[in-house]
Amino acid sequence: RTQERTLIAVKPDGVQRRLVGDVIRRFERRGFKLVGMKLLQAPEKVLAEHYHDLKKKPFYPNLINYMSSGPVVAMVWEGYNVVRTSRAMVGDTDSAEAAPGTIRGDFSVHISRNVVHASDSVEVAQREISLWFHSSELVDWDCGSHSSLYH
Ligand code: YYY
Ligand code: MG
Repeated sequence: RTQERTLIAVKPDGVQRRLVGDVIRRFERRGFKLVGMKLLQAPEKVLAEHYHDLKKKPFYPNLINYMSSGPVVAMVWEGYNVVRTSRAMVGDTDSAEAAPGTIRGDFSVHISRNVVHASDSVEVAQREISLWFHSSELVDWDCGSHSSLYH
C-alpha cells in the first residue's frame, strides 16, 4: 500500500541539536512523501495520550518531562510499507543497541534521549496521526517521482 502513513517526530533533543534536517533528509531520500509537518510545544494532554501505554513504567515521568522540555517537529510520511521501514530507519529504542546507519545509531547514545519517534504499527500510526494532526493539516499531493519509486 503506497498510501500507508506514519507519524515521525523529532523529539526535543533532536530539535535542540539541529538534527531536524538530517531526519527529514533521510525520509526524503528513502523515497517517502511528506504530507504533514509542524513545530510545536507538545501539550501535556497529547503526550499523555501518545504514551498512554507507558503510564505505569518507572521512566514515564522523566519521559513526559523530556518530551515537554522544548519543541518537537511532528511529521506525517507516506509510502509503501512506511511504518515498518521507518522503524528500521530509526533503529532500536535503546540507542546503545541501535545499529550504525540508523537515526538513533548515528545520532544518539542513550535510551532517554533517542532523537526521534516513529509509530510502531499501522493501527497505532493512524491513532497517532489523528492525535497530532487535524485532517486539514495533511496535504495530499502528487509526487512527480512516483513512477520512479513504484511500478
Ligand atoms: O517506540 P520507541 O520509541 O522505540 O520505544 P517505546 O517502548 O514506545 O518507548 C517510548 C520512549 O520511552 C522511548 O523512545 C524512550 C523512552 N524510554 C525510556 O526512556 N526508557 C526505557 N527503558 C524505555 C523507553
Ligand atoms: Mg513506541
